[in-house]
Amino acid sequence: STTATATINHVFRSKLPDIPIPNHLPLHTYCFQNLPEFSDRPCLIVGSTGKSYSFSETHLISQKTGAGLSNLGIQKGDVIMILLQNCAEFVFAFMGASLIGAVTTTANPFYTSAEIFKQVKAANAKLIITQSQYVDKLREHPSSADGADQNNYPKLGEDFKVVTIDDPPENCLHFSVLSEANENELPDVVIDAEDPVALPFSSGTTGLPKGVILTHKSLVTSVAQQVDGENPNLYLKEDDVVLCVLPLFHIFSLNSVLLCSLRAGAGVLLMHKFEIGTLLELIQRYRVSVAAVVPPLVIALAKNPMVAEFDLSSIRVVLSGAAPLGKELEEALKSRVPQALLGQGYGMTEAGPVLSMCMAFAKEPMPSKSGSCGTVVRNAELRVLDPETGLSLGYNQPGEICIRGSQIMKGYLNDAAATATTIDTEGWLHTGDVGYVDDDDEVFIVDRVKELIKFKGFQVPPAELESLLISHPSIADAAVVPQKDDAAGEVPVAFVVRSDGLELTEEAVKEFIAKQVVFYKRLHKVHFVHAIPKSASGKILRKDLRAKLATATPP
Ligand code: 4UV
Repeated sequence: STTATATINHVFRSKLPDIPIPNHLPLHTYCFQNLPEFSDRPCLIVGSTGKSYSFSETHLISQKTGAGLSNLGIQKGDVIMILLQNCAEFVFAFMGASLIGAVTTTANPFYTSAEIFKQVKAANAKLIITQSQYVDKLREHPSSADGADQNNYPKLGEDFKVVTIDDPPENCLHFSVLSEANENELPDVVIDAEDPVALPFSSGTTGLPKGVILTHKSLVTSVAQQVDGENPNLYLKEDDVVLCVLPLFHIFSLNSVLLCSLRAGAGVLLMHKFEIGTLLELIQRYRVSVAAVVPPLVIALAKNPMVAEFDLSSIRVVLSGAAPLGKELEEALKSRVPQALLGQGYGMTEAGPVLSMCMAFAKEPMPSKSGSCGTVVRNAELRVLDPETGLSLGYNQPGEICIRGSQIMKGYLNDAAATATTIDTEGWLHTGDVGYVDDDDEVFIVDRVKELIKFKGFQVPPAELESLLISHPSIADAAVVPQKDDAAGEVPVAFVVRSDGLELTEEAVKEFIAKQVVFYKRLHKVHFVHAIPKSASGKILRKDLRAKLATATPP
């Protein structure tokens, strides 16, 4: 075995050979390419109703939805927003949009009106697909403390159309307008591999959420890196049932659950929300064989006493990602599902998203260690950069993880500066994650140098909370940093400088934020301070604040 020598300019590769990847194809063509082999097998199973759609039905309804979108005026290059929990319509809309060369931006239906409108505006979404219960948020324009011009907001009916999957409220259309359109009216569009298909939002290494341009080529490459080849890294079979409880609006579920399953012919069990009893019941009933999870779900599976009452023997793979999974937790889950392979994938929206995947999930499995995030995917290059010198490091030396390959994003939407700081001139995407590669080529993540906070795998961008805090008339300055938390992994806490006296209370600050953001961005603690530590260039010294939290026991 190798020792910790500084191998200058070392590039880490997969242990699997590169394969030909048909990334000249549009995403839908690629995903449905093998459909004739399994056209009558179940593709989508809706957990709440038991309704299932075969692969050929899924393909047909996606085509109809594409035609329906086109009938509503959506053209190649236009953006639609999917604001839905997991459901079959999510899939039809995403694939339908792809079929006509349109782009899907996905958002959390629990977002506040303000959060939704920021994304609708930034993405210039022309149509929103949602549920009737969320439509009110699309009508009320977010009230802004700074008196921003209400006329600046896009308006329902004028600037964007709304389609609901249930009874449509006033001025909205029902999803059947899309799903029951004539597939023969699907427009003939020429799609280039470099055209965008998905536009998830991510704050990346710094700043506010930004649109991440994922092209047909990016996603085809990423899916192929996982499930294609003689010896696929993530082996999915036609008789697999893949659990889809993680939200499809996040790239992990969209890519590694939905798109990978479509390509490989595995069935997808859709759950619109996480509830442990229902989850266990559905795993047992549908004999779920592959479960994509995040660490908080691992906690539930490892610790909830209800687990013992259900038959989970069908599970052969548990893939955890989106946040660090502790060794102890991994061991605890192993005792609950001893027959299953347990491992991690490491992804980042901007990276297309998968950087590394557990090698024990391969068709011809290779051993993997507890705590590892897997090995870099095939057809890609990974480097570990020394943060001081910028040189790439060899085995066992921690530094910033960088990735290069056809799967990474094209760039951020309308933000050349942020793109340039994330993807360097040689095409390397800088993750802001600190990690190392061990002697067996396994990736271990040890820290994060970027601002991002992850609450149960959800992104909490500190810059977003800081800008809200600073908009408060009694706040002079603010900084938001992560604090370790057993249940959520990390929670956001704020350091706040009051501008006038001592009137402003912690509760008032928490409340001020809570009403403007989705639940997982809420502040868990507010520390009042006299000044925010900053570098000479004015950057918040987040490390100092994090250290302060780690040492001082907060009151
Ligand atoms: O941009 P994002 O929200 O993206 C993700 C995507 C995760 C995955 C994981 C497995 C897959 O198969 C897949 O398709 C997608 O989370 O957040 C990116 C940041 O989350 C942290 C890390 O800081 C990333 O830069 N993160 C993601 N996966 C892991 C992780 C992991 N396994 N261990 C530790 N941190």
